[in-house]
Amino acid sequence: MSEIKYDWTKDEIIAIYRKPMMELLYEAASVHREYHNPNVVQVSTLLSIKTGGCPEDCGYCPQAARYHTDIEGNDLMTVQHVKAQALRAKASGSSRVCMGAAWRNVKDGEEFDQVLEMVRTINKLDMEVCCTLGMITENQAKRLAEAGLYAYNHNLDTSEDYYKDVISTRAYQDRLDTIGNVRKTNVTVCSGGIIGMGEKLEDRAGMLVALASLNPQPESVPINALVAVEGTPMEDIEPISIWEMIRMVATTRIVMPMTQVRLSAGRTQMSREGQAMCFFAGANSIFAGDKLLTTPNPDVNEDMEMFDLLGLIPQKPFLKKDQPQTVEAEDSQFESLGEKPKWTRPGHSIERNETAKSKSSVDH
Ligand code: SAM
Ligand code: DTB
Ligand code: SF4
Repeated sequence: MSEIKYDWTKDEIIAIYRKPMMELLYEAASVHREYHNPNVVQVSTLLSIKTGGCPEDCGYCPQAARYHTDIEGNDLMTVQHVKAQALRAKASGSSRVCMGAAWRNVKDGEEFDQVLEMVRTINKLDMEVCCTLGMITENQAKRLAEAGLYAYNHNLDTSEDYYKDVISTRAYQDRLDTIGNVRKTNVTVCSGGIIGMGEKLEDRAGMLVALASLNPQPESVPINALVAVEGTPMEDIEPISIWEMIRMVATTRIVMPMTQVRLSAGRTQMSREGQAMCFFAGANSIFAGDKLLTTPNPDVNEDMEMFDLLGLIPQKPFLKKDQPQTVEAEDSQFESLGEKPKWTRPGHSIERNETAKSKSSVDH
């Protein structure tokens, strides 16, 4: 196997992205075969355990309270509800459950304790457990690890440059620090981003440089196509073409050969042929279930039909890394520190975010 390269430059990545399509596909598919079985695709089910009402201003996100989109917010789910949903996901072929919360960061206290119990419960069902809860401290990462968390998702979303045009309430460095905190445990890192937010090719390449230079590189990299939701600052952005998704997946595969590249949000807009090209180009994971966090996703039966058609096999849990041990709450080595970390609030003004915010207060 060729060696992993951590010092990719933006120019090198742009040159790969721009290769003639047939060469790009051939190269990506060759790298893919070196490191992975091309017929195996991981199936992960998303579960929004706390929806809406988020204080952040992420320009793409329907869950930001300030934009008043049509989504129905709710309180933190019960452990029993989560268990029932995880069992359903397992029965339909998923090996991983990813629990998402519309939080800026994790706060120590009852709600976090409840999330830890969810992690223990799902790990005991012999499924990989992933959480995406916003920024976390080292102590919080260690407590999640001890409960049996397999992966933590925290996206860089785009390049550091373009990030400033998307979000004003948090800083890129805080995202990197959270990933660093996860790396202090044996929890695997899932970090990727979104394309089609009006960014340049340089920004896509910049994001890949940031991800590929992490050592070790993230074990999983979700590539989302923007789902433009009414009421958000990005509501009017036109969807990207499938060719951009294929190029992005192929480039990600080449620069991060070991990672699981996840074909994430935006699959409802993609044909089966388009998705097949993404799998050929190195995508080896999808989110299944008719809902992502708040927006639609293809029906799981249709996905399984697509798998049959393409001869794809769902990946078994813990194929890449052993199942973590769950330590019960009463045996925990770590205390809740009641920390109040000062994550950064840059607070600069982003015109389209401000416009969307003022529009929503007029409309509602
Ligand atoms: N609140 C936590 C955070 O932001 O880290 C976790 C949940 S957040 C919804 C997880 C990820 O979903 C974001 O980082 C972003 O990449 C993705 N996402 C959110 N809205 C999206 C949209 N409209 N289209 C595509 N991806 C989206
Ligand atoms: C990721 O990169 N994509 C998922 C997951 N990680 C948490 C979320 C996609 C959300 C799409 C918009 C929504 O459904 O609210
Ligand atoms: Fe909140 Fe996460 Fe949405 Fe940003 S992406 S508004 S932090 S839920």
